[in-house]
Amino acid sequence: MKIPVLLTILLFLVSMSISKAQTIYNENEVPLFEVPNPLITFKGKTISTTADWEKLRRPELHAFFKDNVYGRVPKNLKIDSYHILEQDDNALNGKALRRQVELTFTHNNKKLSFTILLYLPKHVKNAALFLGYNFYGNHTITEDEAVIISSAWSNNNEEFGIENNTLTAASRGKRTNRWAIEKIINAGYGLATIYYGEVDPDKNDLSDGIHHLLYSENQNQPKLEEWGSIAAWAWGLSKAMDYFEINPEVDASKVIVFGHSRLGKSALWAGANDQRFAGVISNNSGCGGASMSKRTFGETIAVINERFPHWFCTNFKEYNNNEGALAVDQHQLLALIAPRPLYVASAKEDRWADPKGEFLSTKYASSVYELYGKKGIGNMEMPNTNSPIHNTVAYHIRTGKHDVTDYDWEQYIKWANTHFK
Ligand code: GTR
Repeated sequence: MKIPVLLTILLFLVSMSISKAQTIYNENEVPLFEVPNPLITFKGKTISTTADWEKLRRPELHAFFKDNVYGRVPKNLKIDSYHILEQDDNALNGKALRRQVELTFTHNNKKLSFTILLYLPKHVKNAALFLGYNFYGNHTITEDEAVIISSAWSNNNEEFGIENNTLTAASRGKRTNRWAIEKIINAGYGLATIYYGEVDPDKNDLSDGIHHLLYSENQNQPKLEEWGSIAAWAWGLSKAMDYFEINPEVDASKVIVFGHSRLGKSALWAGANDQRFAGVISNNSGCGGASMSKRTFGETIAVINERFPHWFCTNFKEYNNNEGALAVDQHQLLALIAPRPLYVASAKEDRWADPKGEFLSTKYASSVYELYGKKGIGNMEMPNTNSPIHNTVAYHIRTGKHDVTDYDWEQYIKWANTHFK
C-alpha cells in the first residue's frame, strides 16, 4: 500500500475515534433515529387497548430492559427479619415520628442489612410517602443528631470530610440542601431514605453488597443478563416496600419512589419493576434513566458503561456506540410506569443528562398513559425553564445545575397534592 493511502486510512481512523469520544452538545449533531413505538410489538402488532398493552407489549418491553439493560435479579429474597433500631414520637421539633428500621436478608449463609430512616408527619393519617436513596448516608440528609451513621463503604468526598471510605459525624447534615424535609412534613408527606451503599457499594466490584448473597456456588460475577448495581438498588427500594406493607404506620398504597441522578435511574427501574409504587420521580436521571439513548446527546451508553462498568448488566455493553441496534429506548422504560403518576425533572445546565432527551421521553411515553385515559405530555412543546407541567406525566426544567433543590421539591409536592391526596 502506498504511503498516502496508509496516511489517509490512519487519519480516518483517528478522526473516527475522536468523533466517538466527543460529547454531543449541539442539537444539529444529534443523529437521525427512529423512535421505537411503545404501542407496536416487536412482531409488529399495533396495541390499542390497555388489556393488550398489559398482556402483550408491557411484558416484552419489561423483559427486554431486564435482559439487556439493567439485568435480572437471580432470585426472590424475602426480608429475613427487621429490627427497630431507634424511634422517637417527637422528632423534628415535635412535628414528626422518626423510625430507624434495619432490614436483614440472609441467603447461602451470607447476610446483608440496610437501614430505613423514616419520618412521618404527626398531623396526617395515612400520609403519602416519598422514598428515595441518599448518596452519603442517612445522617447527611438532616442535622437531626439521632440519625445513625452507617458503617457501610462509601465513596470518599473531601468536601464532606469522608476519607478511607468511611462515614463519620463530619458529614452529618452535609446534604440537607437536597432534602426539603420541613417542606415535605409540613405539606403532610412522609419521607423515607436509605443509604444506597448499604444495598450495594457503588464501585466496580460485584462481589459485595446484595449481589454476593445470590450467587450460586463458584459464581463471583453476575451472568451477562443478571443485575448490575442499578438493579440492585432498585431491588432495595422494593424491599423497603415489602416492609412498608407490614408496617401499619405507613400507607403502602401511597409510596412515591424518588431518586436523583444514578439514584433516579434506580427509582425509574424500581417503579417499572414494582407496580406497588404509586408514583415515580426522576430527578436529573439522564443516560440510562429518563433521557433517550439514541439521541447520544451528552452522556452516551459507551461512556456510562466505561465509567461505571458495574451499573448495568453486561449485555448492555453490546450497545456501546451501537445505539441503532437497540430495540427500545428509555421512553419505553417510562411507559412501563403507566398509568401511575410519573414526574421527570431536568436542569438547564445539566446538559450531560440531556434535558431535551428527558423531555422527549416523557412525550413519547405518553401514548401509553393516554390509552389509560390519563393526561400525558401529548403534543406539547418543551416548556420554558421554571414552567412545570403537572399532568399525570409531569415534567419541568429548572434553572441551575445537576442537583436537587427546594424548587424541585416544591414542584413534587404540588404535583403530589393533585395526584396522591
Ligand atoms: C455522573 C454520571 C451520570 C449520573 C451522575 C450521578 O457522573 O455520568 O450518569 O448518574 O454521575 O449519579 O451523580
